[in-house]
Amino acid sequence: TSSLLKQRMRNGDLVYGAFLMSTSPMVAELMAYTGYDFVIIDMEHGPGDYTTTLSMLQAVQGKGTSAIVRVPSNDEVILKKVLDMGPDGVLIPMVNNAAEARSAAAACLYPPRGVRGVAYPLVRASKWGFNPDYKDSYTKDLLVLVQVETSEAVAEVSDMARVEGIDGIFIGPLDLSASLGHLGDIGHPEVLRCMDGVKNRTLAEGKLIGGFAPAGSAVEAMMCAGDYTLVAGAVDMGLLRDAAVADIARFKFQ
Ligand code: 3PY
Repeated sequence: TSSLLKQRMRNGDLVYGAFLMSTSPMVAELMAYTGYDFVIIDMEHGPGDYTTTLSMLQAVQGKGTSAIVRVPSNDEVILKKVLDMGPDGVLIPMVNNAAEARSAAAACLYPPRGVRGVAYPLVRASKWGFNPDYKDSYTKDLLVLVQVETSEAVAEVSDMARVEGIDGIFIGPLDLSASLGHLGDIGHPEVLRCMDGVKNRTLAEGKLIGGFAPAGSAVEAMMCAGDYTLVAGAVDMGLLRDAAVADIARFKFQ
């Protein structure tokens, strides 16, 4: 459950999960059964929309697995709609400085701390009003992560991590490699050096650090070496692609 994921991270446990880009509630349900600690339902890349995201949340959380939604952009209207659907956390891409981090945090908080629109008596997040504690306890249960994936954000990460309401920083190595002029080369020494700096400066502010670690990469080795508390290492479509390629290879020899 949500508080469990945030609590486990706060205790320093490494939690491991996968991105879901398929937009399929059935795939989401299958992935929840496999034993991932969490999934990230992706609305940034791929065709996922509010309706597919809602169905996937129901499928995943119905199995007791935590579900984070990656919104398509740092936008208070999008965050309001997604938060009302009751994810265990939100992942906000392309946040580049403290002002943008403050805006992300404010979008996740009701007044007076923030600007989130109020409909909690009648949304999924409060169990349709059957969770009377929702308005007092929603921040305890909700994980708010912002992505550092540009050179600007690398330079600003201490100020971003310090923002109240931001629980942690999530490194996007693919976009970071592009921003540093090494498109797609996530093992480039400059990318790894920047990632290490982001990790250290985030931890120095007492915040959580996570990121995307494709299997077998130098990024994966770095994230498994310690300090990271949240790693997403797989993508549903990638797992299917790789399994299909391996399957075909069994019978095609020429
Ligand atoms: C990146 O690597 O840029 C990501 O955002 C992870 O999906």
